[in-house]
Amino acid sequence: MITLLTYPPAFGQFSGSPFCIKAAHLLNLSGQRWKRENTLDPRMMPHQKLPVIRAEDQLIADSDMIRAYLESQGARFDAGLSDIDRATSRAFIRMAEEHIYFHIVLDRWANEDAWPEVRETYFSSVPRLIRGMVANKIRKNLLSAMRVQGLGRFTPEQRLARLEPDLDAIVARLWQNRFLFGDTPTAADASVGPMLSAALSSPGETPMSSRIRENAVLMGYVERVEEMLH
Ligand SMILES: N[C@@H](CCC(=O)N[C@@H](CS)C(=O)NCC(=O)O)C(=O)O
Repeated sequence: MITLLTYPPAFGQFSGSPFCIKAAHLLNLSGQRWKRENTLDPRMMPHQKLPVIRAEDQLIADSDMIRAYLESQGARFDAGLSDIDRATSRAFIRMAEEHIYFHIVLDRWANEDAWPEVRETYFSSVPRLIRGMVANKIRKNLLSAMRVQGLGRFTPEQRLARLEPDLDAIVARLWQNRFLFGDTPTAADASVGPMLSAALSSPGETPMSSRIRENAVLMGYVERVEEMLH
């Protein structure tokens, strides 16, 4: 049986990491039998990140590589999609994982109101005496990485303006469909759904979470994708 090494449940979600939630969706959609193993410490993992799966005695890091492994075992996440839809799906996945994701990172790590809850959730395994120091050091490194990435230099208003066309693109695909590419979930839903859920579940209200919450199409979609894990 496959083991999903994942960050534990957090903020009411399957995991604090949308990539771990994505991996859980892919595993479910693949039809493979799997179980979860929680850890808060990815340092021994191949990329020092999660998710990772353990399958046939190998560790497979990175949700895209997990997808490729599952496909090598027969999974067809995008069965029935045209080549054009597959191309669009790829772009939606990249938009969610390489853009929307970084807004979630900033909403959690750069937001002073959210930080105490984020710190206590992510660093609960660090002894209380040194927790603040360890967490602050990692936070400082992460926020400078976000300045290098670029979004860390944006004001909250500029961030929302950058994000809105992405959300509009998702809504446009959902007017006619229950999922991004029709009535059944595909690989794109495994990426986009968890990013929206993670955005909504971050502690405190943020411009991004309010913008998603006020859109009935997005909220209905988030609910449908979340139900797939129950
Ligand atoms: N490209 C990776 C991204 C995974 C990722 O960014 N995981 C984050 C949590 S959301 C992580 O483990 N970060 C730990 C760290 O950077 O130290 C994937 O698709 O799996």
